[in-house]
Amino acid sequence: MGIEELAARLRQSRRVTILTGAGVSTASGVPTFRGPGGLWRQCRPEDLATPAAFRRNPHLVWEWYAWRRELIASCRPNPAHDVIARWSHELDDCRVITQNVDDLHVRAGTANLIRVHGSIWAMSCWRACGGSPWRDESVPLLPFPPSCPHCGGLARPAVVWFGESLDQADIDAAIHACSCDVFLLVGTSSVVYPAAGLVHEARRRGAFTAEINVDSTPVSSEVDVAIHAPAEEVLTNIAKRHTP
Ligand code: BJW
Ligand code: ZN
Repeated sequence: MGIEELAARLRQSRRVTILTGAGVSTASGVPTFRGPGGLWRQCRPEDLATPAAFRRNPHLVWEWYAWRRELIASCRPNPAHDVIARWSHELDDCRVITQNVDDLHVRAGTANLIRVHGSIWAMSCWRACGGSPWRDESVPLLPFPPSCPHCGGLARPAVVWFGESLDQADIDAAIHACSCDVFLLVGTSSVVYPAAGLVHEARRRGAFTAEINVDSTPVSSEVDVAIHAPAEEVLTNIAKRHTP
């Protein structure tokens, strides 16, 4: 029932914005942060993805990122990434905002992509020496932990940790994308702000809002349609009915 309604809405809409989270990459084999399998060595993401955790134990935090880089390197985009990439090219005005750092949307060829939490394949200087961030796709990481090519100090993953500000240009682009006809949440627990606030902004601006998630989330009761099933199945199903 929800799928029919969402498919019909998408057919009628010109401006579509899709916000994705870790669940869009589950079928690729990338673990989510929360829920089953979301823990790494008994650590919660809130204990590892912070500047304080890195200051306390950079080795431990880098080990977590090295493990994830190795895992993600062997993963490929799944049908959910593929459908989203196709829509990003075929729909009149389609924006994709992702909280994921795995770059699987990039590898699927997504257009108009806004990566609000950075990329696991980029690094920056922990000391902020002034050198630009750089891309590093090496697996395994050698030397370990990696160092800054500009000053020789400790490098850090160029991702956004708790308590850190998102890039202002990304926030502006994401807020701009809230002016749309359909705002679709895919595979996000909708608990991490400011990304979790975007659906409310889209709703305020008159968008039809929908969620695709295997579980219910804090916004399930607030969106117009909540579909509780795997994103890769739902999106493939909608794509079959949807000819832009
Ligand atoms: C499937 C599926 C399938 C599975 N199909 N579905 C307002 C209110 C309260 C708190 C705050 C607030 N504003 C700011 C805060 C503080 C904080 C915050 O939000 N805290 C909350 C946890 C309470 N936010 C921040 O600190 C942010 N910065 C900020 O606001 O700056 C301004 C500021 C500065 C200083 C002080 C105050 C304000 C930064 C947030 C950065 C988050 N970073 C991380 C790590 C990125 C790097 C890395 O990857 O290592 O981003 S944390 C982690 O959570 C990661 C994710 O992008 C993010 C969201 O997680 P996501 O994607 O939703 O994944 P899961 O695992 O939670 O959910 C997966 C979902 O998929 C589940 O629901 C499953 O059911 C589903 N699923 N398989 C469909 N096949
Ligand atoms: Zn440096």
